Amino acid sequence: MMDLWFSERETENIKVQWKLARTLASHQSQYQKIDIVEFVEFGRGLILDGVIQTTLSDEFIYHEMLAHVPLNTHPNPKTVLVVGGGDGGTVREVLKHNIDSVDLVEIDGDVVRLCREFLPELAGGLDDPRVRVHIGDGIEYVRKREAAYDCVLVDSSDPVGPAVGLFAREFYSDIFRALKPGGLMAAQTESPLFNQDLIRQVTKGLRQIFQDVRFYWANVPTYSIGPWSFALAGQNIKGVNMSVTSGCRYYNDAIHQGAFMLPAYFQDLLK
Ligand code: SPM
Repeated sequence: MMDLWFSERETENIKVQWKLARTLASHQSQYQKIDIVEFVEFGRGLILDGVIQTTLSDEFIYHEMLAHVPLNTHPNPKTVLVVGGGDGGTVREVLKHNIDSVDLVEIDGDVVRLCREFLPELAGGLDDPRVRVHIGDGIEYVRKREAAYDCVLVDSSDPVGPAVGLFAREFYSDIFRALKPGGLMAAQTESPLFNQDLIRQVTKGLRQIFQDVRFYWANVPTYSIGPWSFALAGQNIKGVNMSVTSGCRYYNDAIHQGAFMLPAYFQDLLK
């Protein structure tokens, strides 16, 4: 029998080949092609328009860092919004905190439906009574909210197509309005090696809105091309306020501190 390979384009000049065990679902939604596959080395994974979003082997690194860094920095997060993240991995991590509610706004209902069916390790938390799932445009959703959230987490795909607006200054301004006083936002901000223009743009946009903007990073091997970055923004960011680490496989207090130690080339990007 022939081996099955999935080829992912990392940059114009790099492709990475992943050996597939099988394809579990393949569906063209109103917005994108959704594939859920099982990789031989990385386990099940979600692919959107040919780009791997997450795999069971290391999704915990990405989702723990996107959720616990802001939620453990905020003194008492009770209301949380996740924009994107229809696979449910970020919501699962948010639920480890003593929160009252978490809203998830995901543009593509088919992503949520297929992840519920094939990736329950991520999507299982979406049935928690504290979770409200909204299918719709995250940008419009945030525009209509005012002083509603302690933390807003942007769990986007790469900045192409509809996700471009999730890296824009206007969106950050709307998030600022949607946050309660003392609120914090965090967002995935791509590779500091291969998306440097984007990180410069994000830095400029965030600094026009928030007093305190910091970046942190982790290695997420699924993203293939090195370190992965996140932004944390607020008005007066403290260090770790709380310490919810129970059930975490990557995040702990030392990782929280260390993740903000940036290599020189990354610091230079932020000047
Ligand atoms: N909840 C998971 C959402 C993932 N968001 C980030 C996806 C980034 C995918 N692009 C990686 C590019 C390098 N292969």
